[in-house]
Amino acid sequence: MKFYDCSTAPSPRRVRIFIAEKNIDVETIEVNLMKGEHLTPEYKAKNPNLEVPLLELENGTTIAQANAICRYLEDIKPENPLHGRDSIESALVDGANTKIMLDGFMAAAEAFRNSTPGMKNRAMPGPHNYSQIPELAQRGLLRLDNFLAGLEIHFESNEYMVNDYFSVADISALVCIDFAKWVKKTIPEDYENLNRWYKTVSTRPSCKL
Ligand SMILES: N[C@@H](CCC(=O)N[C@@H](CS)C(=O)NCC(=O)O)C(=O)O
Repeated sequence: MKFYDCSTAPSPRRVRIFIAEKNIDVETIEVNLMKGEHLTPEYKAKNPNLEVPLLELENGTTIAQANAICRYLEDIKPENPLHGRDSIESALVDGANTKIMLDGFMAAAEAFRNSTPGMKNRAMPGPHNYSQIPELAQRGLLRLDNFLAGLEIHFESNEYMVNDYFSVADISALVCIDFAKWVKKTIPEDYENLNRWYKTVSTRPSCKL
């Protein structure tokens, strides 16, 4: 298997941490987004969405989308489950993960991509060019404030995103919080519960990747 990664980008980091947690052997290929290596005809043939992460299997199948890649990896290596230990937990993890992506990750992406000068015509990833909408950047920042406030409330009475164990939802939340720093949004100091969780998960060896 080949994992198309970009060491500086948040979406492939979710997969990188997942791979490390599961201790799966994959060949990693670095795709330098800054140099536009994802826009080449060779990469487009593998992923018409022009995004990382991407997983290429031995039989040539290519799997795009971080969530789909993590699901596949969980299926081929179920030990140390990260998508839930039973059906109910699996549904709870899926729900939490989706919410993080919609409320946190998309908000950070909105804020970053609509305000960064180098992304003037690249306000969305993918094959189409979209111009920036400054109001979306402002709304993204506001949504991030609410996202962090919601997590602080969640961790008042929860050890992890779901139940008492580290799941793929914790990976997504951690990566999202680190992504938010790109637009200068950090966890407020007085958010004791969120800071406690963040410290716990970010000291895992996988999360240092
Ligand atoms: N929904 C996709 C999002 C992937 C994505 O946004 N990747 C970014 C890097 S974090 C990318 O490839 N950007 C290329 C670009 O900006 O042109 C996933 O979860 O895999």
